[in-house]
Amino acid sequence: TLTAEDKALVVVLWGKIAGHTDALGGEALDRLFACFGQSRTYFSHFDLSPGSADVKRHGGKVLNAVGEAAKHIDDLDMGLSKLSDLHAYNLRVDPGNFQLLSHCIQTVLAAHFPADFTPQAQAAWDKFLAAVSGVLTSKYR
Ligand code: HNI
Repeated sequence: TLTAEDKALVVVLWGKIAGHTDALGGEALDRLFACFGQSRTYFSHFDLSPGSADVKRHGGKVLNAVGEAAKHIDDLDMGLSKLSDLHAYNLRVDPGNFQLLSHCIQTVLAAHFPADFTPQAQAAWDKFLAAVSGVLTSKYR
């Protein structure tokens, strides 16, 4: 579980991400699609070339949802309930992909915010993204 310190580290770094969600989210997806090709299958209707408008727009949606989760960090189930239904019932994304995306988001944070993304901050973000992923995959059966 996230300690009070973890939560503070998540919220502080979210503040730096907030104005750049399309760029940073798009970069996380570019890394996901480049490194873990199986993830591309869910986006056959997108232009998946690096930095494409589709990728940036979708990356922005994903990171904004992560930001909403950061605002509801004490009640993730509530904050992510609708997205949880969408990913489990409609999209049926293989749960393994959530770990891969979490990894790519962390890589982007390390690259853009090296001073903030200390080992302790990474540990906090890793727990936070695992918790978000846990909610988004909780309704699978
Ligand atoms: Ni995900 C749609 C958030 C992980 C595949 N996803 C969304 C939307 C949000 C979102 C927000 C847009 C909802 C809407 O339009 O109402 N996704 C998140 C978050 C995570 C995540 C916060 C994890 C941190 N999604 C993943 C993963 C995959 C994934 C790991 C597959 C590799 N998501 C999708 C697909 C869509 C989607 C596919 C629909 C895209 C579209 O527009 O057609």
